[in-house]
Amino acid sequence: MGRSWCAAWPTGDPVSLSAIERVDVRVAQYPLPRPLGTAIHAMRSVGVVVVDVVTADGVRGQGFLFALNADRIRSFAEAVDGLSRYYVGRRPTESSRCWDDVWSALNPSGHKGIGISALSALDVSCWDAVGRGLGVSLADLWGRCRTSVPAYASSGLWLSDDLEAIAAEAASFVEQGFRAVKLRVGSARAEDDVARAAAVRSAIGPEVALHVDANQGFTPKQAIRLGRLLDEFDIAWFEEPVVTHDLRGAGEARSGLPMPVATGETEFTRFGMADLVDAGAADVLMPDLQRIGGYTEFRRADAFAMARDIPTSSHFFTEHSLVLAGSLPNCGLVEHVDWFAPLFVEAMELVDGELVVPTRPGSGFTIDDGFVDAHLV
Ligand code: SMN
Ligand code: MG
Repeated sequence: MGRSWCAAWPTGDPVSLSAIERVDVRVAQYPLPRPLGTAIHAMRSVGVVVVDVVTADGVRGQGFLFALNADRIRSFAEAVDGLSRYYVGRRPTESSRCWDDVWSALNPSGHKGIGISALSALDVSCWDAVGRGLGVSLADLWGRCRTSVPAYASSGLWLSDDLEAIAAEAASFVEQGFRAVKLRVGSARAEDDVARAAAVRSAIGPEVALHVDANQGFTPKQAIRLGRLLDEFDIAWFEEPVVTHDLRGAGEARSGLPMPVATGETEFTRFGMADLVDAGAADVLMPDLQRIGGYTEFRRADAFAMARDIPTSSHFFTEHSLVLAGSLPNCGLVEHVDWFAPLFVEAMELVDGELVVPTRPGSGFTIDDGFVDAHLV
């Protein structure tokens, strides 16, 4: 960035939203229904930092950050608290200016990691306040392109579950109406992942899309070998084949895999997306709202992806990503994760495998204060 064009603009704001008076930060934790595993995660609980920006007129905009098992949750909370001063005193409609100021402030500590996650939550809260203050859904404010968006079922088919369990769970996803599901792979023996894919494909039938996610568990050669074995199951995408820092390996994996490769959930900002694309590592980019840099940066990353003819699909943060998918033609598939449902007053609505893009103001989802306050850390 370096230069801030916005900073040179006059401060008068034609939209009469009052300035942000304070930013409230709450830390909560709640257990998952049971322990779960991927190739690299052992998951027991959901930790969240809930961020509320509150304007002088009492408009509340909300966002949150997530950390598995509440690891890192304190450092997230501290970072949000420290950076909140770039939002206090500004109107929510000045979100780009706040974003630029935080970006500059983060320069010495780096433009990845906890700082960018803190910026993400502040940015989402700020935009939510804009929508709520104006009484308009962010999907409508940004220019709605759809009323509902296809979603793939992703709260399940864990690597920690056996064949019988994943077959039953896959069938239940189809019964709920999902037209796409995601299976975790990364078993020590490729044959076991093949058996898992076979079990899920036979449970969902030939019409439902089957995605696989390796959670960075392979070397490029291992990923390519498995991908070739899985090709007979008509795999919609092979996700995160290799460790996130190995851009060269990611490109190598993609060029050897017979199916599309999706990646990007562990990368930060549009620059991280550009690095993946330049490395030839992505057929689909999957920005994660808390790592990409909030709504502001997700929209920029999507514009960049569009310029390269690469579709995007949101990672996690299903509730808060719906207004993005509702206004970004290039973001036509979202990951459905139900872990955050208890945090919200409103429930997501699944109709024929598609999630309804809310028309309620802001993000369309309101944090359930009673739930959060009952689970404060
Ligand atoms: C994932 C990431 C973190 C925890 C569980 C699952 C996975 C996904 O990479 O894409 O859902
Ligand atoms: Mg993933």
